[in-house]
Amino acid sequence: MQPPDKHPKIIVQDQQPFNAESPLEPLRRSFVTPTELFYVRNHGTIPEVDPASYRLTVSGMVERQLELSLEEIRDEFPKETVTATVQCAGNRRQGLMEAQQIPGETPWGAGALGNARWSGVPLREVLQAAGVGEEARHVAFAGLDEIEEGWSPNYGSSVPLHKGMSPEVLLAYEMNGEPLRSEHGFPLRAVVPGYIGARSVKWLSDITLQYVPSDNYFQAHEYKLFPPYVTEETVDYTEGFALGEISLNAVTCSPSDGEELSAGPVPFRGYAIAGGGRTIERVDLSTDEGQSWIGADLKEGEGHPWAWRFWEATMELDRGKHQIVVRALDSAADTQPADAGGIWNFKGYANNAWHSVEVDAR
Ligand SMILES: Nc1nc2c(c(=O)[nH]1)N[C@H]1C(S)=C(S)[C@@H](COP(=O)(O)O)O[C@H]1N2
Ligand SMILES: [Mo]
Repeated sequence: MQPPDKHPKIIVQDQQPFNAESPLEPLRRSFVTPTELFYVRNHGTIPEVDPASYRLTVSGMVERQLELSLEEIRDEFPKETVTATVQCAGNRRQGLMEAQQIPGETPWGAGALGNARWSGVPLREVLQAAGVGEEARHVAFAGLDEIEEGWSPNYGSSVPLHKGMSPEVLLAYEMNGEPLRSEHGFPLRAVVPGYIGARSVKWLSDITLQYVPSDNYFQAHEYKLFPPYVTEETVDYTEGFALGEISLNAVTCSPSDGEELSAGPVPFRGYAIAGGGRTIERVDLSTDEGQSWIGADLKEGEGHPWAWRFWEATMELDRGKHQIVVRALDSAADTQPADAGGIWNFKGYANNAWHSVEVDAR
């Protein structure tokens, strides 16, 4: 059963823990994703938190430990709003699974992301109120959900202190102008724009300043990237690197893969996203597997450094089947790998190979 306030067309991947992704065509209709369409990624329970007794603690390498009620967080700190896209590191895992099997992981399509208007207090305001210790290098977050997988009783992660002190990182209590809904972390969550969704801890209860990254299972074990020659059998979890900034990506949302349509001019629409605050500079499409390319028009998203960019291109299609691939280029002149085989990794993260749809023009 999906939470009652989700869209009837949301694609449920698992019931318990509840995991669901957005259907692509509705997702592409609105630059700010309606909350009912916004994907949900949970590793454990959805806790019911009583806002009256809720407290956020800030401890570790700080000058003074804080224990803040929701009221204090709302009333005693500035409120900022950031339009930011949150994307799961497992977005497009399905494409990696087609290259080589990945047992036991959720087969996400390309809808495990969404763009929302997040409001709350900048994390750095709270860290400054606590006084950042000289030795501190990482900001660790812990949530209130109960986890069965791994060694940690609850979900947690961390970000480097320099990211935690950046103005776009929020402790958010609102999403799209209303209080966070329970599945999105009510009453308070971290929002770390430009980083994989796993770092945006929901139902946030503890912030710890420390010298080392979090030793929570979801920082130290999960969400690490390993090379294609490492497998479940050979992995040493002390190696690999903990994912931070998301990778450059572009996806066609409509037409959808396998769609039948009329020959002639066909509008293609999709999203593109760059990590770490870099911008999308170009989106290209190809009907001949990358031999030649056509430029798409960049649409909504200009001036929003932490959000995805929408794009659109009209392709002239003759009768018959066509495979259309898309790729983006960012402000670092980085672009995407052609195929998923070379970036396959046994956990199935960060698939940013050229996205393709096949259409049948009649
Ligand atoms: N406490 C907690 N925070 C969490 C998670 C979780 O399972 N528990 N999942 C993380 C992951 S992997 C992602 S991708 C995002 C998803 O955010 P959403 O469900 O609001 O879309 O939340 C992150 N924060
Ligand atoms: Mo995720």
